[in-house]
Amino acid sequence: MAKPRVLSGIQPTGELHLGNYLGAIRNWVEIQQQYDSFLFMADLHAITVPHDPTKLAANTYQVAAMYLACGIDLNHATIFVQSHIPAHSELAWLFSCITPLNWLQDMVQFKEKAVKQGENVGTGLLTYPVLQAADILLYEPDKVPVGEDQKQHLELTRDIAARLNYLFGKPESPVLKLPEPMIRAEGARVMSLADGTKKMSKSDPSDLSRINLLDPPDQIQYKIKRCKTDSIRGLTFDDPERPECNNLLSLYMLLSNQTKAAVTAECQDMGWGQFKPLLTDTMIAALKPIQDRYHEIMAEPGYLESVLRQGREKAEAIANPTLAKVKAALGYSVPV
Ligand code: AQP
Repeated sequence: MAKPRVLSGIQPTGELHLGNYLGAIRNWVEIQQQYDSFLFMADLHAITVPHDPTKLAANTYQVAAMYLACGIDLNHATIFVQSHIPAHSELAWLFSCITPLNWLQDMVQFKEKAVKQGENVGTGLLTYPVLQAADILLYEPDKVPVGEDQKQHLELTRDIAARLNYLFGKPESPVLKLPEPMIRAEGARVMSLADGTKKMSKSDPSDLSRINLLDPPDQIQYKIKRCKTDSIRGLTFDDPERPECNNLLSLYMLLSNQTKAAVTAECQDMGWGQFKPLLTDTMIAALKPIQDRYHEIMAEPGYLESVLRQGREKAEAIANPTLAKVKAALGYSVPV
């Protein structure tokens, strides 16, 4: 029997960090044996915010190499570049014509990011969730692993599919399959090293706010030494008054693969002077094999190119028939 399919992606908007790893890639690795995984680099989404064209292609390759370095196994997963598959853009256009404008204006992420961009906000930022719906629905996945922040966009994806099925399908033979969200009970939300209430992010102007997966040991040591803490002795999880403490303890727990109870017992009487070197060493040790593997992959560009070529072929074999199905339902002629 075919394995159920999952689909997920990351935007190549900069260096990947611990948030991307613990919140996304590591989970993909954990579930990959049970699913047929389609993992892509969302380079079309990457230009919804101002971007540097001289870096886009290199960043896209680096994210692909990082997926592999973190343990994505090509026996279970297909890795591809979003812009290599024209069906994504084409389906997004078709969807945008059946998506009411007010559905998009209600998206929380649009409202938040639009404020940051002021008057220069691009149309792409508003229509981004329509492209995301196309990304997902093209592959007819059973499940879509998403963080809490993306739940609203997945609901929109389901709404767009349901609307298209209602307008152009028959109840007994829907055009598109509705995917289910896969939200982990205990989601890792990694917070900024400079502010425990803000998410760690590639676009934060301060590099000291995040640990990049490729940071060398001395950089990690420096960033942990400088990161925000508090002056309370003893370390505890889940104290709303101590968001930085919760974040750093959670990082230690996740990177040392221990339970919360074990970390609580180990760290409850520690001060920062004792805990920070422990966290630093754990982080360096956890990232070393990923970094070594990454550099091996990047030293062999032919290999990565062949992975992405095969990925494109496998992805297109699924995406193109879905697009054809939607176009037929909308009444388009087939080119002769
Ligand atoms: N801090 C985080 N904690 C947990 N998960 C996170 N993810 C990102 N940051 C954290 C997860 O990584 C995946 C891909 O994210 P993305 O690059 O497509 O977009 P993002 O969520 O907007 O990531 P960034 O780093 O914050 O990028 P910028 O700054 O470019 O917007 C998603 O699964 C996300 O949940």
